[in-house]
Amino acid sequence: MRTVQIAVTGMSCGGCEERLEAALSRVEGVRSVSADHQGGSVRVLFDPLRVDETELSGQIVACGFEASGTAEGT
Ligand SMILES: [Cu+2]
Repeated sequence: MRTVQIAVTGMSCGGCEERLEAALSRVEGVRSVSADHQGGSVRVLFDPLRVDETELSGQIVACGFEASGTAEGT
């Protein structure tokens, strides 16, 4: 399992957080998701053998937000 923090632009309220969390949770290999619209980021715990950051970023963009970078989480 691996955790990343992805910078997300465009979330403006708790509804955005929920929408993004729901979308990422549906991705195969994602274990848990926590979005923060105030901090402008989402933290994702996932199985690196089944999904990667590129796919996660693609999902974020598909939700209408912008994914602008990832950092290794703890
Ligand atoms: Cu919103």
